Amino acid sequence: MPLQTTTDAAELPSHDQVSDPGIRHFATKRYRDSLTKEDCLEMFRQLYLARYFDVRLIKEKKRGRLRGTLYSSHNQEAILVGSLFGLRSTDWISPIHRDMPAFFLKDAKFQWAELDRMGLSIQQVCSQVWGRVDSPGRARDNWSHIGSKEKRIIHSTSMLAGTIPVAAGVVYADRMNGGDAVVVTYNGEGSTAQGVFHEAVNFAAVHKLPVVTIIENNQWAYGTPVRLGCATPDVADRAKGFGIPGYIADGQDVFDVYDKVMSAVEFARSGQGPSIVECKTFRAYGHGDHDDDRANKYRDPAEIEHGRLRDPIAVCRQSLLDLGYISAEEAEMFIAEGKNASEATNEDFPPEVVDYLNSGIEFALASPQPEAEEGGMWVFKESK
Ligand SMILES: Cc1ncc(C[n+]2csc(CCOP(=O)(O)OP(=O)(O)O)c2C)c(N)n1
Ligand SMILES: [Mg+2]
Repeated sequence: MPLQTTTDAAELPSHDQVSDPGIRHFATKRYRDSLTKEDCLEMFRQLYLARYFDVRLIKEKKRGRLRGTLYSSHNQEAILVGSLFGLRSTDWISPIHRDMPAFFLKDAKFQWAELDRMGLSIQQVCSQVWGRVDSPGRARDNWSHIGSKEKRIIHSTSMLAGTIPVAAGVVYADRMNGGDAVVVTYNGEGSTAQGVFHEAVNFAAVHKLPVVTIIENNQWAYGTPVRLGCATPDVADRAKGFGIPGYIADGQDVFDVYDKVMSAVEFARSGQGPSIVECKTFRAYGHGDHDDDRANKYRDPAEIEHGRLRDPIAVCRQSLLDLGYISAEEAEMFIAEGKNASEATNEDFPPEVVDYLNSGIEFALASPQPEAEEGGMWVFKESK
């Protein structure tokens, strides 16, 4: 009998959409109940910051002040903010192309402009985007191919899921040295179809390594829908095969992401091993801005509208209102949600957010481009 293959979407399992995230609980605590009012307001501000970074870079490129491909995290900011907020300074992260704000949000809690904190400064990140000498990558790339051992950020690799084995090795070494650091790795759902994903998570499971693998399930891997990359209804189901917890978070809700990631982090820190945290979300634009027009053709407009209905800024604002942490008047002050880069203005964001990014951009624009002669640096070993 010939082998049957199926590429007919109707025959494949359907994956939950964001408005019905099918949230399952794997022994999670409501870690959010320990957050103070100030913590919650700070998380709200960080959502605006991540969104403004995205909106502003798109504007800068449209104005002709910036070159290079941009990979938007619009609509996925709650995953970054909710996962980073509870980490210790000494924990490691490994962001990839969809996670650019993570580089400056790491350890940013109440100290955005502190240069000694354990994340990259906004000056460094903007210098990276503008290809300037003060960037960690010294203009070899305009995006996420950067890292910092000092700041505990694992250098991203282009190969999808390629940072998970590196992350596992980093915390394996840390444990051998008596440390208690946890590593949080960021991956799209598409990367879970890579062989290295399975090898690395299996290795971490066998050795009970403190590796938290976040899956940002934005339903698309470039032009491939999730149903053509994963045969189980939830990507988190992959955890069962490794004998580890698989959490599912509502990726539009910063506090739900916080609960699930903190459950995984505490599980890892206590020596019980790795977990997978699937965060259900939706990719707002194309894969990169070069793909925006095509993505409007290979994705149904109704799907895009549905996927962007629950903007993480609006969801968080409603939670803050329900908690009584902001008044109805305060809730109406900065309406950034639902607006594309062409629609949003500086007035839609808190002034401190705009000022912070301005300081990064001004620094980058004043920073020179590296000399061409240094092109071989880090690539070729000079012979003595
Ligand atoms: C092994 C490998 N194959 C293909 C690519 C090219 N590529 C870069 S990003 C991407 C899509 C990734 O999709 P997903 O993992 O869902 O992350 P998302 O971009 O949606 O955040 C592809 C195919 C790559 N970088 N590495
Ligand atoms: Mg994806």
